[in-house]
Amino acid sequence: MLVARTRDPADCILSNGRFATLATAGGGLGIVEDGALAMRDGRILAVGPSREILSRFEAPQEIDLSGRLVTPGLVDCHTHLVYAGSRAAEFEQRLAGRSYAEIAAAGGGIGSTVRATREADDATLLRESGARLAALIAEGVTLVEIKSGYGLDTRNELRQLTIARRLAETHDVDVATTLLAAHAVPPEYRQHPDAYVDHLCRETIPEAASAGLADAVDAFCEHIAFSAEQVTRVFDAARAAGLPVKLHADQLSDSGGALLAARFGALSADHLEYSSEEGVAALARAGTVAVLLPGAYYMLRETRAPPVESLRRHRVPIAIATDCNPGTSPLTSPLLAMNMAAVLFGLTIPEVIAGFTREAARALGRLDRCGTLEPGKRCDLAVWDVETPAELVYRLGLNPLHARVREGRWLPH
Ligand code: DI6
Ligand code: FE
Repeated sequence: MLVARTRDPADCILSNGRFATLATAGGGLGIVEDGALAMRDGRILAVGPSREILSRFEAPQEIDLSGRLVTPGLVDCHTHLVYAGSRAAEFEQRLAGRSYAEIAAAGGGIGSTVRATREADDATLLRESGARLAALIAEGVTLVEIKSGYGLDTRNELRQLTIARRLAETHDVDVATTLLAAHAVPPEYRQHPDAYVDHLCRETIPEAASAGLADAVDAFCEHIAFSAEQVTRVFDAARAAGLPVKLHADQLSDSGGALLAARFGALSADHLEYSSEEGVAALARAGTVAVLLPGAYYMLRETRAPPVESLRRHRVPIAIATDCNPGTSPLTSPLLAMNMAAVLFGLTIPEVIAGFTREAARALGRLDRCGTLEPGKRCDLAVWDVETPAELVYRLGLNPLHARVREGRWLPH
């Protein structure tokens, strides 16, 4: 008697690909050669050798990947992409020798983008920010974090976050929002920075939280921005509002940022060029992700790279992001950020790719949902016209994206 072999139903099977699953606790990329992926209801059912997947599952649709590389959809876990205007004129001044801190002290820098953003109407903000978001998507991003920080009053901070949420509806991408009202002291409070911090704690943070507009709270801990003591108050208020925190830490000087982020169990501590060994050890104990931002390092012509060796030794997870912002990192290319992380910071190819997928998802507190190719996770993928992971990181200015897959939907590039 013939026994019918039944296979489990899937919606779609991607076959004949090379899958970087990132589903390894250790170093590698978890590559499955000649692999296939079965998906159903927008989730991953299984990834494995083609023969095994095709014998376990059947689907009305099968897509032959012709040997292409598949990674988890890219995750850009640190951007400031909602703003208006341009700082090209300041860039020109910096080329002529003025420093970022000098320009900021003279009312430029973050202050000039705050003016432009406050003056811009919603349609302008949506259009200008949407163009930057589209550039990220075109290089395989399926989840992006977007910070406020160019409103610096409650209404405009909430407006930036609202625009960020709107962008998730107008573009095929997931958006995680972060309230960064503690980015700079606004002109109204120039003489009274502590009063601004009070205002954030009493009004801006609770309002953003209760409106459901912020997924996290960030701050800029630096001599040109907020002290560790002021950030502590901001983080206490975030905690009271039930929001996780992250921190711009030790970018221009060792301000104790890594220690502070660790003390609050921050999701991530970002930049870290000047972090001490003690700070790195604290990040490790807290399980805080180090987010490295080579675009800002490059644009500011920094010479002090983040302490990669120490991060490795202490086993701190390392993510990489564009830091897309008008001042220090007008960068909308994840692939270029990856190349810079390898060339300028000495990260390996697996570190770089994990940094823009698994570790970036961890930095947003979403590793349970995305960031690796594992059964049960959302089927968010980037399909690349390259054969090896190194080719993704090696080229400057060529975009080999073939398609994205979002919640199981094939989105050709
Ligand atoms: N660190 C940065 O590099 C950006 N913000 C921050 O806290 C700079 C933002 C800007 O210059 O507009
Ligand atoms: Fe930043």
